Amino acid sequence: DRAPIKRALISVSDKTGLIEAAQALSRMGVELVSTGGTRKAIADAGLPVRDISDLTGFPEMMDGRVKTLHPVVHGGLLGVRDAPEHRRAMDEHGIGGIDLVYVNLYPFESTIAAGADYATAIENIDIGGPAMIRSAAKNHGYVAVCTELADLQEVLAELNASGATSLELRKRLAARAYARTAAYDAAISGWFAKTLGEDYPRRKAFAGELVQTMRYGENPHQSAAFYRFAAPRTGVATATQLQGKELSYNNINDTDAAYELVAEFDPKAGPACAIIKHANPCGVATGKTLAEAYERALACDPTSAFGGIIALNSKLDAATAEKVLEIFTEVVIAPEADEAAVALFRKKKNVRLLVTGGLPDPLAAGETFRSVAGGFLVQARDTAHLTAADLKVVTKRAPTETEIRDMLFAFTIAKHVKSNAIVYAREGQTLGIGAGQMNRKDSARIAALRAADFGLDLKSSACASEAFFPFADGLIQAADAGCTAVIQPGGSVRDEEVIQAADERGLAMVFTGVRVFRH
Ligand code: 93A
Repeated sequence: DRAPIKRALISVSDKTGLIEAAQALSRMGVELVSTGGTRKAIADAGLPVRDISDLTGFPEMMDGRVKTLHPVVHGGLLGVRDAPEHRRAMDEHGIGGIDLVYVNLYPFESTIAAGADYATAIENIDIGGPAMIRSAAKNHGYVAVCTELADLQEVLAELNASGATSLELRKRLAARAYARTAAYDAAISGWFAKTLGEDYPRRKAFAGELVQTMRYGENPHQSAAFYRFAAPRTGVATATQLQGKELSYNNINDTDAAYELVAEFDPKAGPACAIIKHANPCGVATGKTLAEAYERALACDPTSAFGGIIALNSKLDAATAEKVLEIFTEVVIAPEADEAAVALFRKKKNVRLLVTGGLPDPLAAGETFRSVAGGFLVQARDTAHLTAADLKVVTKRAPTETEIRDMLFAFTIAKHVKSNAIVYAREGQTLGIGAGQMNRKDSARIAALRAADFGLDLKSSACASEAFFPFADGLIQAADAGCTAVIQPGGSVRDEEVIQAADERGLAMVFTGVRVFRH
């Protein structure tokens, strides 16, 4: 099961650590064969290396599109060394075995992430590299395949110890190799879908680049990792962490929820802040200043905000930083942070501070995922975004301008609250949020209870429900709590009953025609 290495084929775009690795192989008497740029780099370091063209008898051609796609290369990788017929073919055609492959691919992922044009992206699709990786991985019975420097270092360690590689290592390398080519192809397929404007994920492969492996997942007995797509949308996956401990699984999940929510509020319309606890908002507000937006968000539920996640839609300043640091917070995320704010945060080293350079685009196409036993569900992300023109008044009384603004604000937040969601709001501030109940009436009741707990008056507030009221009871609950305007999708068989209950209480109610479940 142990395979010695006589000849290695090295063809790498990322040449980091290449020379040291080539030196180590050379010292062990391994013959090195390489493609143009790689060969030059190795030769320039004074090491013996053969050009792949020596083996194939062909020059690299067509802008390098064809350099290793040749039977001498693939026969050398795929030939089963102890199969007589394979041996005979190798001898007859002068095909020498290749025992080690070290290939990293044209940087397609980073090329598209940098916003390259169409032609550049296409030219960065590696064909020969994945072909060699796949050939070598299939023939792992004899060949060791490395797609990262760390893989090669493992091979070198075994060679140093025993002069050969173990089958066990070669199998592990093969598994990694196919993961790499699968991720590469998924990145290409995803890029194509994006350029075609196909936001609905039918027949699409998904793969991400590993960002971080975590000590644990949602609970300490679960393992976990964080992956990022090849051309990621702005958000938690693209954030730079300025300080604080490593992000945990729950931190990332909650930070995402917080940032996606606050990004619904265009900073051009003014500062906004969302505080999230366990993926649900416990306070959201706008303000004349960012500090005021934070204070108003906090006022909604200061108890739950403890140990929460804070997302801001504009540059974190010192005044806001000072307020935020008064209570314990896990994560703060913002597009930017000014120097004075960063300096204040330095005094509370454990608080994680993230910046992203820009806000997530709430209207951007993309997918959301959820696991089910044995598989996963994919759907287009919820880009529903309503304006006053989308609202249909269904009650005798029409809402006032102020009520319309409050209703739209409340409904935008309801979209980010786990169903069943009820949100009371007034003047750009949430007053009570009822989340994740199994019936709507309970959500309405809990939202009102919270408001009462924190001394917030629901008089003249707007109430948003992310899905229709199936019965009048939830609406009556909300009216009794003091709200005067209700926004909901409509569409229940009992709509008439619900409208009548609203009319009897002098409420203004609008239908959105759009449901924003979040389960
Ligand atoms: O254009 S390719 O798809 N055609 C090939 O035959 C081929 N062989 C190796 N790209 C090919 N490669 C890639 O070239 C490797 O995967 C590697 O990323 C790169 C190394 O080129 P150089 O040695 O010239 O820097």
